[in-house]
Amino acid sequence: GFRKIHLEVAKFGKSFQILHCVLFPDPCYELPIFGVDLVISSNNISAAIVDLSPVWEHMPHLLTSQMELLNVPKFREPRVLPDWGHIFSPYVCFIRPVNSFEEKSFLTLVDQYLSVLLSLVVIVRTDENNSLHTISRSKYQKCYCSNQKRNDKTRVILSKFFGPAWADEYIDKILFSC
Ligand code: BLA
Repeated sequence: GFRKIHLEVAKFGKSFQILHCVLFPDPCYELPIFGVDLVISSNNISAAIVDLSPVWEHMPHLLTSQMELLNVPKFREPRVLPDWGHIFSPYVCFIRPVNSFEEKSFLTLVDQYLSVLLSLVVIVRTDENNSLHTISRSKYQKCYCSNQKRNDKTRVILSKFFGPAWADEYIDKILFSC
């Protein structure tokens, strides 16, 4: 049910690491986009985000009901999403974990999001290539990708290490190609 699965650990110098993972569904399948980003500098996670992002106006009931049942811990430092963050679902978790307990809790939460996704994958409805549902989900994926490309923090760090032309191409053609 996926058109692209990207799992990357990026290491910049000695103290900066990023775990980036996105599962982009094949738009014929009624599945959300799974995304995780963990940004680590000097051994501390500064940003941890996980979501099952929407590719529809009305979230399928099966997904909403499962998301409502998730056991989401109270993290001490929630972070505010940037403008382009409207692509994420109401269930997005964006935090800075303050200690190793919170780091572990965040990873457990990521597991829960993946379990929800897996439960959908086994019963997912599919539509034809040219169906209006498929076309609409495809548009939402394009919107997700074009908004992710607005994340200047990704561009800045990649440019610093690999130069701006390489960074732009990597973001456009590898990270968020659509
Ligand atoms: C933030 N992303 C960041 C930050 C950096 C990167 C340096 C700033 C960290 C901070 O504010 O503490 C860099 N992220 C990268 C790089 C890659 C990467 C270089 O994935 C890839 C090699 N970003 C994603 C995905 C999501 C995402 C899939 O790639 C969400 C599922 C989210 N990253 C995201 C958000 C921010 C962020 C929301 C905060 C942006 C802000 O505060 O302006």
